[in-house]
Amino acid sequence: LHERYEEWLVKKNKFSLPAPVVVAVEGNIGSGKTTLLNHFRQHPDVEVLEEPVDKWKNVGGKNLLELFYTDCQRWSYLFESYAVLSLMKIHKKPHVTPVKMIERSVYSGYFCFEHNLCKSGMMSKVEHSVHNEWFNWITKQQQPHLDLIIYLKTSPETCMERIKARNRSEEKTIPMELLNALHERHEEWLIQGKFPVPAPVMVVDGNRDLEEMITFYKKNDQYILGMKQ
Ligand code: TTP
Ligand code: MG
Repeated sequence: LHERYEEWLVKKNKFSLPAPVVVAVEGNIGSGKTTLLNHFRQHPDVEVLEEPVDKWKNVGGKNLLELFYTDCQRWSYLFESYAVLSLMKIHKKPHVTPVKMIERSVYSGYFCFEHNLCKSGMMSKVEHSVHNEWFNWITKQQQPHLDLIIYLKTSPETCMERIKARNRSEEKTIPMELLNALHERHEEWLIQGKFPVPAPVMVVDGNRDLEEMITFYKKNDQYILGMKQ
């Protein structure tokens, strides 16, 4: 274990400090999750675990992300099932610091992406039924715990600009409709309470430019790390 973490555990027991914290960063594709995580990566009490996009690009030598965007109907079930597996591994990774920050969670994979694929007819009813059983079972068995959700609420137009600027080759075909739809799914889940929300939600305006976002993160780091309410 990380030395600081051990030190912190001793202090925690002595002064009954709160248990280690897991913070998930949620928001649309291109909403700024990685930028937020990169900022907190330097914090000594934080371990940042990014979404396994690189793993999705190389599954036994195949680029599953590319397959998914090339023929969504054919590959969406496999992609979502692999997303559950790789995100669950991140949830279950033992703490090495007082705060573990993760990009997305198994919940947004399901309540936002999976539901959107069903709604748009990209996943069949029977695929959804199997995925639903799989998701319910694994979340009940493994209890992927979150203490706080940071919701980066960014307009779909801004997300599109950022996706274009970063130029991930697999994402070249992402249409505005997909970003609008995923924005709706995040709002339904995190604001309107259409699906279970596993932790308190802090909504952060993600539309500001990089410098302003960093200033905001510096000013509010104790809240974002779940150390203050
Ligand atoms: P995001 O999880 O939105 O990550 P990002 O790095 O694009 O976001 P940010 O710019 O805010 O850091 O999506 C990564 C890619 O994976 C994206 O192309 C969408 C896709 N994806 C799915 O198709 N289904 C899923 O269930 C998940 C979790 C991602
Ligand atoms: Mg990212």
